[in-house]
Amino acid sequence: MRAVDVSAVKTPSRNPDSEKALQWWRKARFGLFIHWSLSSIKAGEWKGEVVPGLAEWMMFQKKIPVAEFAPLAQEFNPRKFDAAAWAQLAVDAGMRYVVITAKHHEGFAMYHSKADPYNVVDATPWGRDPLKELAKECRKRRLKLCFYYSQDLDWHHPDGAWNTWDYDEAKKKPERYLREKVFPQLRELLTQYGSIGMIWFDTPLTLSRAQSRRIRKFVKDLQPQCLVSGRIGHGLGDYSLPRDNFLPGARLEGDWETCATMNDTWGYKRTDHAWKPVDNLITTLVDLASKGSNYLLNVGPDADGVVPAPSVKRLHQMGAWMAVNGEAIRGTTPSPFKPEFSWGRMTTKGRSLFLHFFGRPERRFRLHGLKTKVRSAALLAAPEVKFAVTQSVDPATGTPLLDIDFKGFKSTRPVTVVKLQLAAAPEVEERTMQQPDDSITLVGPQAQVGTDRSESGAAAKPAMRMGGNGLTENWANTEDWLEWDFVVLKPGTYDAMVVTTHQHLEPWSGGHTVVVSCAGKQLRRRTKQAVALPGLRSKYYPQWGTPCGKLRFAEAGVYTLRLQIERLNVKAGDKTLFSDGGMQFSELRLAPA
Ligand code: FHN
Repeated sequence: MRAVDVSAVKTPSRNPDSEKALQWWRKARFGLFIHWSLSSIKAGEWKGEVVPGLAEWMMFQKKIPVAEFAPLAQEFNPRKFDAAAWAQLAVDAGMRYVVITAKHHEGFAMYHSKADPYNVVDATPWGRDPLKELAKECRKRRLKLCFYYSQDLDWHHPDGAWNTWDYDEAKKKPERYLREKVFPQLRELLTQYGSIGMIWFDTPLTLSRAQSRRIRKFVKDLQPQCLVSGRIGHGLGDYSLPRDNFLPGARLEGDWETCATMNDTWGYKRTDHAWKPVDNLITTLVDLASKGSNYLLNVGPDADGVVPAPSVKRLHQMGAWMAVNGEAIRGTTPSPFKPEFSWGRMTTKGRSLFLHFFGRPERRFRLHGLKTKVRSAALLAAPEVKFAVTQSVDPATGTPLLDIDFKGFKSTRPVTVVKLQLAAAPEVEERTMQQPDDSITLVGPQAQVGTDRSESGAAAKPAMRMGGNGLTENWANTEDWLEWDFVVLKPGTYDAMVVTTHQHLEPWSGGHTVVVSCAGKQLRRRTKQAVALPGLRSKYYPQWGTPCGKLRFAEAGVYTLRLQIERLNVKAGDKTLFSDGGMQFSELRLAPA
């Protein structure tokens, strides 16, 4: 059975009226996603068989008729549901908002809906409204309550998208679905539960731009300060969402949120034990904050209303880290540098610069490119532990250098934060710098995008673009190129490697011959899945390295590198509903040979 990933969405443009509504959300940085609906009763198994893929997609995967699926409601009786415990769990983890499924694709309203009797109060023996209870508990704890709402896919309503096994596609009237279900239910959600932080729309697969625009307006008319997630479709959200579980490779422009699972599924699945280690979760939180993205981390409670123990344990552990280091996450702005560092990440708050170390730094730590004066450096967890700093300028390249003597450094697992107090907001060298481990990473978002194509003698616009999520989009031509200026501090010979990626459920498209032009040399290679690169990003977006050969930098200084496709290898089937079939370039790495 083909697995389905429907999280791809166009990058929203910035809506001018979003600014004020976004303020709390930008500060929050960390939120709890809750996927809870009828499918949690089946826990990923249907008629004794484990259904592959996402637990909450079981109805679609097995094409379960409404007549068989809907009666599950009569079994829904979550005796252990405790809204206070759920809200407190979010607070304990250091989160500031909660997004819960008010209606997922299976079409069941998890609240008391007058618009449709297929809801948790009218159709179950339990008869309670969990959203009402949660709203009260969130209010008590000053948590922003947000509702997930599947505005397009609905496998229960005859006019909802993607149930083709019960309903004839040709007879569907999407407008009737909007009129009968979506608008009335949105009105209920926005008028019965107090102030709502956001409606987290999802999977805009069949809606027209005009429909998405109407839905957005409907929300804003009822609650002007309620945010609309990026998956409203057609770039009409207040902020952007990359695909599920996507971790960008570099700092992003604008407002982003990555939603992610703790194991591999969103809804409760008894057999999914692929729990990510807590160190991985904390590092991801830091990674995302440093790139300007919120982290919406999911739990899938079971049919009794209990959040799985491994999730609770991890959230408490994250909370313990946040209790000490939350200052370096909440209310911060991203790293002033675009690329990642091999030693860790950075976040900023006014004149404070936080260095997040993923391990113990070198005793004599060096940072290239920070222009602002550093007044002091100390451990965030123990401000009395201060470090000596020296600032100078590299004579060969004019690059500012910061040296920190980490004598007395004490680690906090898995990320230790050092707070630098600066004389002003940080200013940095815009060009890519060589890292303390001598590597140089040229990331897509820092490249200049150009083309050799011309129209009536003038340079044309490149067809390829850097997608908002940091990957190239529509790179299926030989004329467009990426170019970087970067600073080499240590002359020598370097190995060049081109890194491409793809969503793990989709085929990798490659085999294009690329040309790397730099320092008077041209390296040509066919991209391959040659080296599987480990790292945070690789679980759902495998990183494939193609070694391209060696470049020699005879002296320290600024170099320019251009990357272009010389021969394309676009095969039938490379282009799917969710992939443009071109080269999904992520970065080019240079490492001392
Ligand atoms: O299809 C859904 C999926 O079940 C889950 O809700 C995720 C969360 O982002 N969104 C959709 C897929 O992207």
